[in-house]
This record gives sequence, structure tokens and C-alpha cells, in this order.
Amino acid sequence: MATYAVGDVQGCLEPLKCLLDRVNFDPSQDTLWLVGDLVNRGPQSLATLRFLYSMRDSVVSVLGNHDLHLLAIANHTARLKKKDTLREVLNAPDCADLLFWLRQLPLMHHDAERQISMVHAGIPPQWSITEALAHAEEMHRVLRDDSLFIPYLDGMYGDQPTVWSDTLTGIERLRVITNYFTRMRFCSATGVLDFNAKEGIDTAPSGFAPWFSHPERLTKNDTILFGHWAALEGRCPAPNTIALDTGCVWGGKLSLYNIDTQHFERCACPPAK
Ligand SMILES: [Mn+2]
Repeated sequence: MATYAVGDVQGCLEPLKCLLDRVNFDPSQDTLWLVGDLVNRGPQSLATLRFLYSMRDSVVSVLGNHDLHLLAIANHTARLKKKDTLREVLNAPDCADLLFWLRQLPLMHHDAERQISMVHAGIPPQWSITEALAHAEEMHRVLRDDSLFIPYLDGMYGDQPTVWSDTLTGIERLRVITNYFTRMRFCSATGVLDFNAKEGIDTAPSGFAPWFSHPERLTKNDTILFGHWAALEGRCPAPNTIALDTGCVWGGKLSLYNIDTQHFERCACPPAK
């Protein structure tokens, strides 16, 4: 009855299996949380999706930017980019089933009993857990609604608006929610996003800091699991804030975290051929 959380898999199925073997993961008893970015850049996006889909009743995952990118390409609102490794998913006979499952995933998971939240990139400093959950639910409704899903994907890309306002409506509102949950690294104390800096926490542009470093952050007493930021190398200086992206797809390792014992395991990606 263990619960584990795994960082950005990005199609790195072998290290995922290595981690699950190491902890004797049993899908009939154990639960696997994933911080999103299940696919892309890595070698086995299709096999990873099939593997997770096959044990979907034991999987709790949130969506990452690469997962949304795959949904956008599959629905013809975006094109494959040079570095994307998603073509095999798009050509697969079971693509529709896999992507229908992906589309049902939320942008935030909250375990009320354990008081632990999981998102792909982060929660902006001006949102409480309750507010973040409400905005994640707005997005979840859009993703599952056939009449709203394609227009959303069509307008999803972009860096504007750079900050949240309760008065935002339509695609601008959805875009900033998406960007907070799936793309954010650095922001200002009031939640203005910066999309230029992607390296370690010491590379913050003037006036910006990692989303988790703002002293007035409303979630500073909450436990949050997140991925997306490989340059942190699994080190996050904020208490109760667990960085799980250890850059597997970039030659680093995939991390697994036992949520109850707080024990980590790591498996490396096989060297690129
Ligand atoms: Mn990401």
C-alpha cells in the first residue's frame, strides 16, 4: 500500500521500470504519482504511455507542458517540432485511447488526507492551495469538454498575459493558468512570469525569483511535489517543496520518492545511442 511519486519521465521507460522494480511496485496495491511530462524528447514515448495506461487505475498523474503539446499536435493545433519524439504516438493504432486518457488528467492533484499537492511546474505565490485547485479544476473542465478542448489547444501557446488577474476571461485566463501550472520557473512576488531564464536558481533575472522562494508565498506551509525544472537537479531550498525532475532525459536520472517514508530512489537513463 505504498505511494510513490516519479519525476518527468519524458519517454524514458527503462529507468521508470528500473525504479518500479527496485521498490517491488505492485499496481494491485501501490499507487504511482507522476508530475507530468510523461512523453517527449526521450526514446519511448509510445511505450511509456501504453505502460502507464495499462495500469491507469494505479496511476495519479498531472499534465505537463509536453503532454499538452502532444494533445495540441494530435488535434492539429500545433505542429511537430524538430526535437519532438512524438510521431510514433501519433501513428499508433491505439493513439486515440491513449490520448483520451491523457486528456482526462488534471493540472493539479491534492491528497487531502496527507495534505500533499502535486503540480508539474509550480503554484504561483499569490494563490493558496484552495485557489490553485479551483483554477486547475477550471482547466480540467475545459480539457474534458468537446466544444472547448480544441479552441483551448488552439490558443494555449503564448507568454501573455504574464500575470494572473481575477478579471481575466476566455483564452487569456486559461493560458495564464496553464503557464503557471506547466511552464513556470521564475516569477515576481506578485506572480509575474518570466520565461527567459531556465537554468538554476541563481540565474533569476532582476526582480524575479523561483516561484517557491517568495517569502509571502501563500503555499509556503504546504507540501508540494513538482517537476519541470531539471536544472534544480532535485534540490529545492524551500521547505516541504520536493523537486522531482532530475533531468533523466538530459543524461541525468529519474527520481522516485516514497511519499510516506520520504525515501528517494534514482535510476539513470541508458546512454543515448
Ligand atoms: Mn515540463
